[in-house]
Amino acid sequence: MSTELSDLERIKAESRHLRGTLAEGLRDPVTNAISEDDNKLLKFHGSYLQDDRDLRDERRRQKLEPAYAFMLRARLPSGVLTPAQWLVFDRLAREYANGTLRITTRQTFQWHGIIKRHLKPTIAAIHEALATTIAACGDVVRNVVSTPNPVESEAHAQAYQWATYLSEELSPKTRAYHEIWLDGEPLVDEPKQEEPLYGTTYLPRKFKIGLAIPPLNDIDVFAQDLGLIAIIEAGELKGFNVAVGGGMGATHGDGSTYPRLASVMGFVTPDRVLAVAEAAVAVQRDWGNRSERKHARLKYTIDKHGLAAFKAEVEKRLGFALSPERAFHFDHNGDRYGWVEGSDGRWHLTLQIESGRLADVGERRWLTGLRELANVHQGDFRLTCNQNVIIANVAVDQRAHIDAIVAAHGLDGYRTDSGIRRHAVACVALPTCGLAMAESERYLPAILPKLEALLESHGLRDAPILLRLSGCPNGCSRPYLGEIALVGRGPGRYDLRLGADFRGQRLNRSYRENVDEAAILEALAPLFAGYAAERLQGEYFGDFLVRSGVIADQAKPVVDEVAA
Ligand code: SRM
Ligand code: SF4
Repeated sequence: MSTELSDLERIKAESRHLRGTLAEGLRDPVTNAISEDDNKLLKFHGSYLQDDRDLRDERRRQKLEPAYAFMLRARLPSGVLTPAQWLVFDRLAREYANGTLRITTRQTFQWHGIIKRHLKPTIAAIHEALATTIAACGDVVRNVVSTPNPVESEAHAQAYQWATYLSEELSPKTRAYHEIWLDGEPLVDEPKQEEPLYGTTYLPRKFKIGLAIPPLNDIDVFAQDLGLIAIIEAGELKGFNVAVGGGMGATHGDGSTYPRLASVMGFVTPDRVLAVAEAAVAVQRDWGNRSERKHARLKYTIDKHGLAAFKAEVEKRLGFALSPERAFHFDHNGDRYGWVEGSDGRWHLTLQIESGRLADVGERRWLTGLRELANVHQGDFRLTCNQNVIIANVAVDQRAHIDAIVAAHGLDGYRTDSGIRRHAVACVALPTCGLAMAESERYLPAILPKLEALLESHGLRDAPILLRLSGCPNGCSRPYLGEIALVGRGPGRYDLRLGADFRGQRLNRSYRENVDEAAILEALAPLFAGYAAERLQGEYFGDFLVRSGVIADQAKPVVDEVAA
């Protein structure tokens, strides 16, 4: 195995804390692209250079440069934003991007199709709206996600504040972002302490943190590098169970890469949670694989050294031991649609958005509808890790007005949509994602009606079934946690995976490899028939598949209920 450092390590080390030649490259009028090295650094600033893959062949034939444009991702801790921010983001989508806003599976926004000269004004406008894009991508701690309806109780609000605090504390401290995007003055003295946590080479790979508040696992806490499970007793936030080493990404045909659920390694009180997160990040910084990026995530570090050794190292650096994990229980990892009342009498409306894509298409005018809502809404918005939106903190006398706007723009599908549609998540894939092997977001509207028809024929229209589509095995829709998942292999071909649970605590397994739509439907038909005829009261589809032996349950168990 090579121990030579990957090229990205050189790029980071030479970048002077993420500056590289980005400023110059952005000014270069000869090309719509930037250099390879700068593109790698750009990720740390929240953006990727992409090209429109629908146009790739045609442009090659015409001997033209690919249709380059940038994807930009905001860093929105816990997915919370104000109506004023919404209006800015919406304007940027129409003025500088492709006229759509995309809610991601990590509860933030992406803009696609921004041309080079518009990147800087877009980032500057996001900054003016008091948001940022720093560290939305790159080898750093990403946007910290958390259960997005944290105003249900005082303890929920506190948990949300911890998530936001972690996100801020763990974000990079380099001034490069200000210098490049906001015309901040370069620091005269090249800083020695610009990145106290990250140093000059940052982390070996991305690092994701998420905080879940049981019984909702709506962020998929076991898919995080560092998952925090809030322990609330008698309405009081006692602390967090700490789970490490979750991750989804894999490579077809390479058994040394795999999805893994995070392992719970202890409990920590809130006042120590930042220290624990910093220590876990620091151990991964020092122990993670910097030669082979495929093996650089924390999950591989932990599997290489063992959970006990990793935990011991974290505790050594902390100078104290973690307490034993506390009991917890998750009900499900989906969203709760419709209106929910918070403990303070404010109301929250969750709308279901297909693939999180806010666009005006036919009768469903998501972009316009949400803009209208942002114009009148006095609370805030919360994006969810299932790519949905919550109109949060609504006074009771505002509900009817909000409902009217929702209905007028055709956004009330959540009331009548089938169970599988309400629980479907699809990653972006084509045409913007450079790694996509098959369609995902654009395939969902085609496959859903066929699955619905099949389910309906067995009286299962309302059965809540988690469907996850990804255009490749990187797993951006967290497909390995889908009761049914399609993972792209090639144009029109997918691996069909089955049997995850409804709580994000059991991975699914491969059922058919490299199959087309006809084979997918053919494989599912008898399983739906069996489920309709033989399921137990309240039994979910994935659990049924495991109980009936269709899928062997070899997934690593995740500690669920520990004796209190
Ligand atoms: Fe992802 C890379 C989109 C959540 C695992 N992901 C990409 C890129 C940037 C492609 C690239 O590297 O060139 C995709 C951009 C597509 C586009 O055109 O917009 C992309 N990932 C997304 C989003 C937008 C999917 C979505 O439909 O919502 C999600 C953005 C989240 C955010 O706001 O930060 C997104 N990606 C995820 C998740 C889910 C999660 O974190 O909960 C995962 C699985 C969890 C994990 O990280 O293990 C995920 N994305 C990956 C990987 C595989 C990483 C690995 O360890 O192997 C890649 C590829 C890579 O990093 O090399 C990737
Ligand atoms: Fe792209 Fe693959 Fe992620 Fe889908 S899963 S967005 S195809 S990298």
